[in-house]
Amino acid sequence: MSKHHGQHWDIFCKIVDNYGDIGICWRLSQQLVNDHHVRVRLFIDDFTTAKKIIPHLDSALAEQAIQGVTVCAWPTATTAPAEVVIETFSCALPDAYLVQMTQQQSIWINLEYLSAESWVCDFHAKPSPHPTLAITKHFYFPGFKNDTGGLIREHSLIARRDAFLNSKIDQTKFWQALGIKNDIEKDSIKISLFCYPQANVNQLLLALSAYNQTSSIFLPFNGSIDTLSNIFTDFKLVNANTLRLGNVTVYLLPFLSQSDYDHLLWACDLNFVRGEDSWIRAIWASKPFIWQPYIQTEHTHIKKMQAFLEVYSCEATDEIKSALLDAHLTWSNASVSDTNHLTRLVQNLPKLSSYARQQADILSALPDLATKLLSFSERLAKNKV
Ligand code: TRH
Repeated sequence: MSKHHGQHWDIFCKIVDNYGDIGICWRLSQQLVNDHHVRVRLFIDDFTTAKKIIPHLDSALAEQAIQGVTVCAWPTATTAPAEVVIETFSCALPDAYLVQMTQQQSIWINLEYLSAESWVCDFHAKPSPHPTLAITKHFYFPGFKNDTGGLIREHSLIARRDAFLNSKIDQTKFWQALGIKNDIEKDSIKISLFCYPQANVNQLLLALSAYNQTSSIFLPFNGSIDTLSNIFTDFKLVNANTLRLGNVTVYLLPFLSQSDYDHLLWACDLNFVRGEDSWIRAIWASKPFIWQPYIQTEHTHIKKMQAFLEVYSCEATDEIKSALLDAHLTWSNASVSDTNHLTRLVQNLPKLSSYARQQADILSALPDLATKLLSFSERLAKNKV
């Protein structure tokens, strides 16, 4: 039995934009419950967006149990703090709650965004005393190196992925459940697409349409089909959810559950992902992927992307290294009009595929974020007495 069995943790999530904040908080909450038997309360400030990731959420209830996690609305009245409190992405804890945490001497950890930049190792686990209260917050940085906080990975994930990849039956069932029966051509390149509006979709479509193999693009999407007409100009509707132009077919999918989104990443030959959580899931999928970082000012996101590729490609041949870098730079910059880079990406898929598998194996041999977070909280608790 885990030594954290029954320990109380509170996780605070403010939804700033999109689904990454809640996506990560929900994943972490569930893993703490399932893999470590911690009792988790998850406080969320925006139930409407959260419902996308937690479909069972009932907006009328201020507190509810969902899959072992107690999900609560952002506290307005006083509530007794847990032994360990995770503030995510510097979301600012409620003042009254913080005062109670101080009285009770709760452990206070701020979970930061993921970055592969080298400064992360220097800031990880550093304390930051509160300016007026007698309590200290500790920064916790996820990362790719041993001296960071690690990457979120449920204990059963890799075995579940491999079972799916080894089972034609499971894969067929997955496609059928999405309403895509047997119409994906056998040797078609399967591509999942989750990106920000600035992505260079045009260059991808040009590269694919000139390629000597058919391709199927899967787009988890929840808007009206009309909004896609700018992107998929000239594509013809085959049916309500399918568009086609030449050898490229686009399948419009609903927004999937987190678990089915994993299945999609596993089932595809190439994944386009974004932000933070889908990026990590693409790594674990062990398939080639292109990551579009969340757009920031002063090209900070491009620096983050380059830092990641330096780490991720460190064992790649020069050919793979440059194929990955050029494709990433083209994808994140819609003003690049050179089809070559994305064509090279597609041509290199077999080599990229073995490299992606190798990197997934190396990274999944490192301890995962939740396990490291628990050891960290334990060290902080020992130092307190
Ligand atoms: O939605 P995002 O763009 O979130 C972003 C990033 O986290 C970014 O770093 C942060 O600053 C910003 O939010 C506030 O991308 P991300 O991180 O990949 O989160 C998407 C979540 O949605 C992830 O948990 C996967 C999930 N998902 C599904 O469950 N079903 C789907 O069909 C798809 C496409 C995604």
